Amino acid sequence: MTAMLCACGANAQKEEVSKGMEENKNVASVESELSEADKESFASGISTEETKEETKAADTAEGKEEASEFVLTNEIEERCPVTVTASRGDVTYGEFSHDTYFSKTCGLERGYSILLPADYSTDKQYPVLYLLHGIFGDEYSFSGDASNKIKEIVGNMAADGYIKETIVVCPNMYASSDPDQKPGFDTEACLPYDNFINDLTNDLMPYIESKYSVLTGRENTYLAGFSMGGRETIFITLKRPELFGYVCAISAAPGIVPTKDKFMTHVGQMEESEMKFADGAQTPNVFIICCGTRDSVVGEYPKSYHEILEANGSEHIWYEITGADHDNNAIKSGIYNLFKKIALDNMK
Ligand code: FER
Repeated sequence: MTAMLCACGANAQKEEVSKGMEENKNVASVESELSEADKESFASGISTEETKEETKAADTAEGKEEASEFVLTNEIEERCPVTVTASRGDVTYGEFSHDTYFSKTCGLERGYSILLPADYSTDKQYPVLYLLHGIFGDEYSFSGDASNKIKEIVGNMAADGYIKETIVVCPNMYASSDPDQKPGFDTEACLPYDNFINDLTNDLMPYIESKYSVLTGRENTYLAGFSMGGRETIFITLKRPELFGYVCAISAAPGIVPTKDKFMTHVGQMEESEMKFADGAQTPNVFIICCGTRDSVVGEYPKSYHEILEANGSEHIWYEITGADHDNNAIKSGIYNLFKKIALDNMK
């Protein structure tokens, strides 16, 4: 941990920030200490470049070397195989582009990034993954970070025929009607994230389905998110389980149920007793919740979501990624396992 934090200025600053929080500094002062680099690491994960050495050491010590080969089984794998994230000469990958849509929810034109398959054609129809960023992020958080390997994972698995060519939509999850409102660690500043369910289901999804050549319906509509995006992924899935057949919440942030962590007091989106699928609801075919064992930002919160859902009888898959922090190792793992489950179901 220390090695990683010292390896880069932004992360060293983060160490200071968390020290400050342990000393019970007030939240406003913590937030003002967050640099733009810190905010970026919340949005799309702590850079794994700095963590490589340390993670490798942890992996080796705990016998968790990355598998090099992809084998289609029903097993969850903690690490995405290196062959699945590799940039291959025989595969042409899609590229992210950016566009806007009008959100009735926010009364604003809002941006999104979209990864279309390289040979996207209106002669074909594609499933869609909606992929939600972390706090302080925006629609560029995933598209601007090549080390999450989204393009490669989707491109390689499709090129090898395991999954259909898939469109990935990365929205801006901060659904505020005030263009000047900014996210932060307080209730008011987090409300636009909780409002994203309305923007997604009433504005963005209908827009994507009308503008692009997509396969609709829950079997072809996937939802995944990291951290704050993981929290909203769980929230949206519980509220609208009929819309998404395949779901993965990676390193989900606190605040679905009331709690207090080192960043803020969360009033909660629901009570623990309400954190479940409605009786008789059509639930996702696959609902994964996962987190790194060394997550320095959300800690044990994802595990607590698993425990609450389990106690409330709501079906899901829970697993941990040994040695991963709040980082792209967790993101790659979650996305990979989601597509692996989709690949298996495709064969049925
Ligand atoms: C919190 C802890 C973590 C929180 C949000 C996060 C809103 C999100 C982190 C991320 O998105 O990376 O208490 O409160």
